[in-house]
Amino acid sequence: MIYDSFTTDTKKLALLIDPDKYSVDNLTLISRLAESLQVDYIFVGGSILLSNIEHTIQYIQAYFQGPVLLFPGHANQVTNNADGILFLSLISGRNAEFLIGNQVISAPRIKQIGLEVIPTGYILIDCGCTTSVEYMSNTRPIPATKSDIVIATAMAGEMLGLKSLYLEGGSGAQTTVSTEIIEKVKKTCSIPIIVGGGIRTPEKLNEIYRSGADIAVIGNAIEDNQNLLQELVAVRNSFND
Ligand code: 1GP
Repeated sequence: MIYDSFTTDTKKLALLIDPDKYSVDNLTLISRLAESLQVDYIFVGGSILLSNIEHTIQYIQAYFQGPVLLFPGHANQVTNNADGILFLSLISGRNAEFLIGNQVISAPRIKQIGLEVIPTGYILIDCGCTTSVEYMSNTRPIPATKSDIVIATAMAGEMLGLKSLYLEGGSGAQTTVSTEIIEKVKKTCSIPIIVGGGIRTPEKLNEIYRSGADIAVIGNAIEDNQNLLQELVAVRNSFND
């Protein structure tokens, strides 16, 4: 089970691939690199998705042997060649379509395919700009200063039986989720914590891990500069030595 690796006492690094942002050549390069550096997971998903997600996963799997997990922006992003799915409920929002609607639409297909499901409470926190997820989901992020609301949301997610929490600043966020918020969620909840959005430097990644994130997700920064991946992996490794 992929989920078992979520619960280990080590820090994990996930690379987020938005199929629309990578050419086939770039996919090959990044998948090879991710394999050679032993990136823990590749998450695949996006807000719009013009590209064929199944083909994207095929290209990744030609070189990357680790788990490829769907990180769907919508119910139509479920494919049968992934290794599992982050089954997200946008619990910071109050839009029923993203709390339960898309899940109802996609559940029968996920069951039919037999994908491993990782039920994940997706918590969007304001990080300085209007992000695609905020706009596309038509939900408001929790203000960064309202850590008590973030904690209560995380607690509710855990009490509902969700198996991980994704603290999300949004792709391309100007600032990351604060260390204060990550620390407080870590103290309050015992399920694995994924943190993503706006992580662009080794120093920031180090801070995110130190605050208690189990899995850090990097998207934009690697789209812009694949060479950064090696430095980010080195930070992860420094926690696991
Ligand atoms: C977005 O958390 C991910 O859902 C990654 O964000 O693209 O800003 O790294 P970035």
